[in-house]
Amino acid sequence: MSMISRRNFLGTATALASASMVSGRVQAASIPEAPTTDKVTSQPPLYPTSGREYRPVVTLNGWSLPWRMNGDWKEFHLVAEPVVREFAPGMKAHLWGYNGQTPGPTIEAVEGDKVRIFVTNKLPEYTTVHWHGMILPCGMDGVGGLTQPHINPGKTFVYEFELKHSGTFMYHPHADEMVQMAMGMMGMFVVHPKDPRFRPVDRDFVFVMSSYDMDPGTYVPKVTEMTNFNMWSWNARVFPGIDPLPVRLGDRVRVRIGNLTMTNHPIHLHGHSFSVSGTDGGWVSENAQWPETTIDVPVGSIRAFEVLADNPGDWAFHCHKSHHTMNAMGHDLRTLIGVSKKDIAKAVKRLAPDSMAMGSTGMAMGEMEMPLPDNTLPMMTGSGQFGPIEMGGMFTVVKIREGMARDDYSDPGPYKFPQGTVAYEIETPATAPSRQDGRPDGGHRMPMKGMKG
Ligand SMILES: [Cu+2]
Repeated sequence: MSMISRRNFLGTATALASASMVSGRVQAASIPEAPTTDKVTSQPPLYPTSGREYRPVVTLNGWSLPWRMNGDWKEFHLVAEPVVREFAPGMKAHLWGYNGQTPGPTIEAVEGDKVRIFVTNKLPEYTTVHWHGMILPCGMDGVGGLTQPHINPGKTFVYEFELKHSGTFMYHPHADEMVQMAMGMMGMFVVHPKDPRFRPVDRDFVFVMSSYDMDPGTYVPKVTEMTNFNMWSWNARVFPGIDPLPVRLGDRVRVRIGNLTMTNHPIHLHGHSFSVSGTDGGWVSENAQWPETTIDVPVGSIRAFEVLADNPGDWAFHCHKSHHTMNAMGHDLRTLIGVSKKDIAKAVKRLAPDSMAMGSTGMAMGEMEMPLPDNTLPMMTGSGQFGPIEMGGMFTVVKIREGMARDDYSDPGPYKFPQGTVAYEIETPATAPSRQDGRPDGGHRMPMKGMKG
């Protein structure tokens, strides 16, 4: 991964010299480098070059954290720090994250690994890291004040534990949580099974959901917001900034989804039935898995599903709460369907020439988008090969294609629909369709008492 720049590099020679020291107490001189990246697109999977074999995940619009072996410890270095994240072209947010990004890089390791994770705090306030879902010694659980002293600005702490079970987990602070999570402090932690024959998949995607409340034209989220968020993100990206999930036809695909927003998200995949195969509590045994097309991911939880990608096409993949597939907007608009605003619109136009009366016939805006202040996104946007998609927030596309290479994650472009397979328009018949009793209102009358038939 050449895009990762190096810093805090202290030399592998020093690191290797201390390799025999596995007592659990490390010296400052042996802190591993902390790779960083500012790329906002999904980075290629990070194949292991040392330690146990596994098939790596692909982090949606993110990356995995490189590590080094030190004796039989796998060493990682997280740096908590302010970052700038682009939600989608046209909108950037000043957030907090790890190693140059929010969410922080995905940490990948293998069941049975001993991990040593260095955490350096470059935030203006103290922090900790909690390893959500992990079975570990209490003193490594990262709850500031309860299980450890806080990591003050400028300080580095070390977490050491053995990975007792495989699955999907998260990391986030347990210190000034409301602020730090609202600012984007989070990441995913994937523990691969020791036995590579356990539920192998061809493609394994992972992301965490986060939400922000940012007024148009501002750069910092309102951290005290409890419910009224307006940016609903997957890995701190919103449609049309979320990468597609490219999949080869016939691949077995796993998607792991964490939720660190303040509400639940029913995540829906079109064109397939999938099996719910895991949570942050572990794997769902095969005979207990159930079929779904929508999986609700509760707050502070993870859901993983597996699907056989046997249906080629461009399949919408999104949160089913329709307000979560929109970007920054006012939610306090009245419903105006059926209300004529002709006169009022004329009056308002004299005062505000850029204004647009909306809602009388629904709110589809098609190609027409209103002028926006700096640093915000249209409420509904994006376009496909047939026209406007009118989405935002938690929406992307699973692109299933025949003939893709096994590990090709490049965007295959829009789906080429076989001729005659797309819904089509016909000339409407000249006469009105016949109704049940021939009446134009469809015959919906209240039956009169005492009358027959
Ligand atoms: Cu949602």
